[in-house]
Amino acid sequence: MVQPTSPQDLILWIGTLGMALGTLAFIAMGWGETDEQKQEFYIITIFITAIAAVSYFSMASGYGLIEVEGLEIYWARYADWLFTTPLLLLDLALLAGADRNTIATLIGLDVAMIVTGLAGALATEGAAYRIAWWGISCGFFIALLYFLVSTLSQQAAKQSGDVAATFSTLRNLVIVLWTAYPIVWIIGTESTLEYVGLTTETALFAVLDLAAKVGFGFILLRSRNVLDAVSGSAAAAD
Ligand code: RET
Repeated sequence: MVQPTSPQDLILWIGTLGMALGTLAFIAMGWGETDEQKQEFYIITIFITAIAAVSYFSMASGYGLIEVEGLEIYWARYADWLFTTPLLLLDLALLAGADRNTIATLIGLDVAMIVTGLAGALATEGAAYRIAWWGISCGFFIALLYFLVSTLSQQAAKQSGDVAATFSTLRNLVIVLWTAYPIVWIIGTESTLEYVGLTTETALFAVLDLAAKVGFGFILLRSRNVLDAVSGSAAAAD
């Protein structure tokens, strides 16, 4: 059992606070918004950080942690990512004005990536199988990246200049930050390779999670012009 004062618990409490503050900030930013299309971005983004705050709370308090084959596994990460990564992609897809098939493909690949990653974290058949699951999950991730840079980017290019520019910034942020997750996983404790210990791994995931959720949310929601332009083009298409 992890002691309540362990360094990773402190990091997880900071993560909880960061996600909670991000949630409050996004609620404040969206307060009084009456345009339904714009409300959609606020609702999605508020849920992303709210879910993460709960997940971090569960990990910090020890509930989100189990022992698998002598390894300490934070299962709550995967519960968080299972819901929040599709929501992040939905934000990006709405910004791009993506069609339903593209959205479904992105979310399908994403869910497959997280579920197979979870299988790797829980596998008890030995390190080779854990790493094999990681490889399968990476396969889904590479397909996801392909759709982000091809189909979704082509659809975003049809949007107005401001929207297309914010889309590019967020898409690049996603590509860079999300790519770090499988790297942290494989060099960390889940793979059993353990080039970095649990405390370092917890800190790396916390920084990535805060940037990928709170940082992403601020970039998306800070520009009223961009949200105006998206809701304007959606209204024109109706
Ligand atoms: C795992 C391990 C198996 C291989 C791959 C992974 C990818 C995870 C990703 C997670 C993204 C999380 C985000 C959270 C938001 O805060 C499951 C680590 C490919 C890409 C963006």
